[in-house]
Amino acid sequence: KHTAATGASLYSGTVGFQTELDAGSGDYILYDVSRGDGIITATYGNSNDPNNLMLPANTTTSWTPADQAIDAHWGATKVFDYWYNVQNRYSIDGMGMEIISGVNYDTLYDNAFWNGAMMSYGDGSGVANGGFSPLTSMDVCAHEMGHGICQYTANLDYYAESGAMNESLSDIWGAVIENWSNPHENDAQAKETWEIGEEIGATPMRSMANPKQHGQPDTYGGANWVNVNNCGTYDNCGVHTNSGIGNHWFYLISQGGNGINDLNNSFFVNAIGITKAADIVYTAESVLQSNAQYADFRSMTIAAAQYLYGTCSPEEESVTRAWYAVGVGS
Ligand code: ASN
Ligand code: ZN
Repeated sequence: KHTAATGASLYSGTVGFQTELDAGSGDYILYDVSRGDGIITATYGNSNDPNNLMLPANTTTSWTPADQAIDAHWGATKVFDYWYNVQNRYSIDGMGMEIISGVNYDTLYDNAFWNGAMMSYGDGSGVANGGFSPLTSMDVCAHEMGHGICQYTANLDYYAESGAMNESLSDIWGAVIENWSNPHENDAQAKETWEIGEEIGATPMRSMANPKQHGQPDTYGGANWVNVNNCGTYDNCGVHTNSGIGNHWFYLISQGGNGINDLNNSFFVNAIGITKAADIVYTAESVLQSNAQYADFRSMTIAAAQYLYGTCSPEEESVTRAWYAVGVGS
């Protein structure tokens, strides 16, 4: 039986979600049958084998103490709702596919990932040990599900420049959905939107506002850029580094900015806001090819801005100026 519940999360306080009363055990499980083909959240019990996934159970509809399974379950709900209510997309594949999350992946595991079919989240090795706390913050959940969205849309090859764009799209959806689930675009917490993983580590993993702060480039071919013509296999040829270009472009169209980039070009970009920026990105992501490069991302987002807001619209101008700011196109 389908029942509303509340639970203590690690990062978002007490949250509401849907559970199912398991007739066999008489316990509630983290299974929401009200969205698409369902949202289900399981635990690996610190194994790394999907065959060991078990369903956490609770005797009441009030889940305590705080647990990462609640973050992952609620996070999947919010991500589903964003795509369905805002972008009119029915789950990750667009056809309502079940969303499966597994927490407590392996031991001391400082990462989370989409494996092509489901999400897995590590517990982290602990902030005190220089690692992370459990990797179930809202932006990480939306990032990992963003890889699922990409798989069913542009399906960008996870290597070199197309891979960096794949990573950037995941960070963009992480920021957009974190902001949508708890809007603070224009208040004192605004910087949190533009930091990735600020809840789980001593320092964020990446900053979309200032990519260089965490070793990423903010200019194509500039400082920190990984040369995609001579880069080998480490991090699939810099996918988590060169994503800084797309990330900073998205930050600039959303929030605006001006300065001088690493190519010594001065730029000025007017803000269009995160909502319009997200619509432009999803329109472009829906039509990009698997082997696309940043130059293609540029043309497709300009075309998307023209389609959504008109030729020579302020939105198109900001998109073009922001690509110039990050060193892509003129
Ligand atoms: N957390 C990483 C990511 O989603 C794991 C990976 O797939 N490389 O980018
Ligand atoms: Zn990623």
